[in-house]
Amino acid sequence: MVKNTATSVVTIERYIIEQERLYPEATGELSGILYDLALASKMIANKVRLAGLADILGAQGTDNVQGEAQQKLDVISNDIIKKAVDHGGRLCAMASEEEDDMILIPDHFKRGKYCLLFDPLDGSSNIDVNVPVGTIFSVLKKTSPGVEAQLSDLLQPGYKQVAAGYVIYGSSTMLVYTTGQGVHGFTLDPSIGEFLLSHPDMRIPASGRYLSVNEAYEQHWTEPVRALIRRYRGMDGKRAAMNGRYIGSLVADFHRNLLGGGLFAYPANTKSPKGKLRLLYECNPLAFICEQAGGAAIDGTQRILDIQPTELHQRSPYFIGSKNDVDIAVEMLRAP
Ligand code: AHM
Ligand code: MG
Repeated sequence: MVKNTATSVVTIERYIIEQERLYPEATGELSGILYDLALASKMIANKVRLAGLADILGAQGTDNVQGEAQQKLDVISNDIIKKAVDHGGRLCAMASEEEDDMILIPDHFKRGKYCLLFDPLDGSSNIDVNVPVGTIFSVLKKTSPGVEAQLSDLLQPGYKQVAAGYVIYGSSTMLVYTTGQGVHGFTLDPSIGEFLLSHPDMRIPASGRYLSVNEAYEQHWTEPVRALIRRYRGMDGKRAAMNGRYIGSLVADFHRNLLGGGLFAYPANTKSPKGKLRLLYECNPLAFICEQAGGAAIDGTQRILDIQPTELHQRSPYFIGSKNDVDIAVEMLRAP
């Protein structure tokens, strides 16, 4: 008898449908948003892969070989995502790192009950040096009455997220998402153009190996933050030293630490008292994923997902990663 050695191939579409069946009340709208984002990320992956050829095919700010003006990749990615999701009747509003104001769904499309917040291409300054970049997204449910979205629909604390995810455009393209039932990772098979389940039920180790922080800002940190980083580096003898790993591309740094364990920090400093990272479309979605994987995320004094946002592009200090390592930050950054 021939032994069947074929492993089952699970596409992201099949996985999302199977997850949706667990909820008899589900309408399929959230699944639709996730499919659309998977499609958008395949299109962005395609653009990112050709980025190194910009000088040959036409540099940014110049005309390409067809005589069309070239756009920056983060602007292109922003447009790709908006066009992939605006017509499905599932969203009522969006917000993007690339746009100052709330983005409303055009009048000629049906409005839905969800809001999408995203950073279309985080770390895009790294593209010129061939470092991984990423897309980050967060989905919230509209809470205001009526069809028109209000700013308050977007300014909800992170614990209200119904889905969140990121895409890393690295040596392979991966999409990782959660809808609050664990964290699922898919790798793009470019030969068939499908995301395939490669990392089911992702869990972050309880304590980590990697410390990711931009140490060039040390002179601008507060003393408690300096002491905390010294602790992670094993300098006060109270903890084994972690290995320093900082790419400077949030999705790539987070993804490595999710798999290998560790802590990513972007503390407040005297030059940027709120840190750099944006709460709604950088910190919240990764915090939701991290908690779902067994990790934690704080701003230094409180859980990221509990922060009530007041502005679309609000920044927050950020400490995210393995639970035991974040607990050290909770203890050492606690107000005296
Ligand atoms: P961006 O949204 O303008 O791309 O900036 C966000 C990026 C993150 O990917 C990364 O974690 C951080 O900036 C790095 O900042 P720094 O160079 O200050 O360490
Ligand atoms: Mg960003």
